[in-house]
Amino acid sequence: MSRAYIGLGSNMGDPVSNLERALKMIDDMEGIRITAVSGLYETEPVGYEDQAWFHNCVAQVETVLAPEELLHTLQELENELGRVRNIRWGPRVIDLDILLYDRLNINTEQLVIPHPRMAERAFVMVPLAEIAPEAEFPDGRTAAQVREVLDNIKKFVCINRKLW
Ligand code: A4P
Ligand code: MG
Repeated sequence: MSRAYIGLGSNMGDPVSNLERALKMIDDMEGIRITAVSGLYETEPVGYEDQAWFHNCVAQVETVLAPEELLHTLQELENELGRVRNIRWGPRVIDLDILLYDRLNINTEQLVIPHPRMAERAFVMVPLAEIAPEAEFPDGRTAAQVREVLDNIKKFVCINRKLW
């Protein structure tokens, strides 16, 4: 059994219900079980700024799926939820990224773990450190340590609503 962290984001349609549906579908999936979910955060778009604010959260899962299998499962789920890929970093119904998978370093054409931009992104690191401050990157840094040095947390709202 492996432990992984999944970053969820949405800024189209009804983002809160998109996140709730995605969480339920992940937990219902054979071979994946959700063990913790962060609070819900409303966050300023990063990368491509001319779009609505995102809703983000992070889920901790236990899984028997190998990293590539987990990726494919999450991609199928994105498609089921109506994800259409057009603008890179652009608006999306749902985005499911594998952030960490045990302490593995993976670097293939399809899959990069840890997720390449996660350490600079408050919308990932704040919810991750909330549920798993001790979660380790392959180099041994903890989520709490990486979050601590982020300086872009200002455009950020934690919404008082339970997703899970
Ligand atoms: N891929 C490689 N590694 C991974 C991984 N660890 N997890 C590949 C998931 N996918 C991974 O992803 C493109 C390709 O990345 C996939 O085919 C997969 O093989 P995608 O989801 O199709 O496209 P994308 O999401 O537009 O690109 P990407 O690179 O995932 O974008 P990001 O970096 O996730 O950025 N601002 C706020 N506030 N909140 C957000 O959630 N999200 C983005 C998306 C930009 N700005 C945001 C947010
Ligand atoms: Mg993505």
